[in-house]
Amino acid sequence: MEQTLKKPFQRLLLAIAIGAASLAAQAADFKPHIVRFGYGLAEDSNQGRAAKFLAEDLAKRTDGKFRMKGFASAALGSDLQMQNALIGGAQEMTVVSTATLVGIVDDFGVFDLPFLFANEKEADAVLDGPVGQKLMAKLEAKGLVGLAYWENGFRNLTNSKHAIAKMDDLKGVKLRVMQNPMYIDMFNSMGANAVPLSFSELFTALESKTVDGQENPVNTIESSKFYEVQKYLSITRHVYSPWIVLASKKWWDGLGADEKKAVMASAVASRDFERKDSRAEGARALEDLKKKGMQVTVLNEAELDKMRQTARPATTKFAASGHAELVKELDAEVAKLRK
Ligand code: TK8
Repeated sequence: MEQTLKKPFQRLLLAIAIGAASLAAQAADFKPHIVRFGYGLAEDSNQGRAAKFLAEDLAKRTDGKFRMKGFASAALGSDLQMQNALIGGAQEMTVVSTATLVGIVDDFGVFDLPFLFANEKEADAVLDGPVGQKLMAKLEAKGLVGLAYWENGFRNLTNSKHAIAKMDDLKGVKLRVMQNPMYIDMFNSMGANAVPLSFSELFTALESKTVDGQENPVNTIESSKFYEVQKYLSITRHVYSPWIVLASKKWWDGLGADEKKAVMASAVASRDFERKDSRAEGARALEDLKKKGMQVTVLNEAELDKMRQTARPATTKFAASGHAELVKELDAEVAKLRK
């Protein structure tokens, strides 16, 4: 550098620039933290890739002070167990399906309304907009801090009994659903026998034929190897399922302002990464499921409409249980987006 910058004035400018840069770096105050980040899917999944991104991004933003360790495949527990661990302060962070949060903030059930969103764009706008943010804010009083919504995705049906091409084919099918009343009502109303179970127990339940089927986005069906124990896939897209990145409020409250800002910024960056990755991966996952031998049925509009009508009382019931305003607000937002 001495050689390339001959003139003293240029040297002075450079010195000032370097000084200012290192001052900015020093200004942010990061203490060493170990962050346990638990999640339910395999390491080799959209969830696992985003967890890795999050860990790397957070390390970059905090000069390596925040060391996030990912725990895949529910190694730290199911969605519900991890939520409780965060509330108790025994775990720092997690990502779970919003559907599994309804025991803590029942308003989250609004995202489980059948056939609510037509596409990912609508989901992003609502989740990142006032409704999504308002619901996140409600978590704080319960000991959780909502940071960002990731995409789980549009859910589809699989089972080991027979192809499901119409709603009536669901009759008598023992279908694992998330621990959430909307899902139980929805599938029971369609004739299935809904069995609530945590995701961490699902593969074994399918393998042992304790249940016949389940419903999840194609990415998850592939990364969880459900094709090994499920023959039939039906494309229904009955619910758009969000994931939510959560922090323990007990842990969060002990962070400094710069630290909170960095964690939040990394969560948002991971959201953008995860959505892009999940969407790119979806089409490939479907092709792979076919290659792995799954028989794929796409439900036609008439049958989807039948499902929509049949599931309607579940929506009415949710609205009637103290959520009428929220459902109205959400419907209005979606209507605005469709204009
Ligand atoms: C992973 C779950 C999963 C969800 C489910 O922990 O339970 O079916 O779709 O993504 O949250």
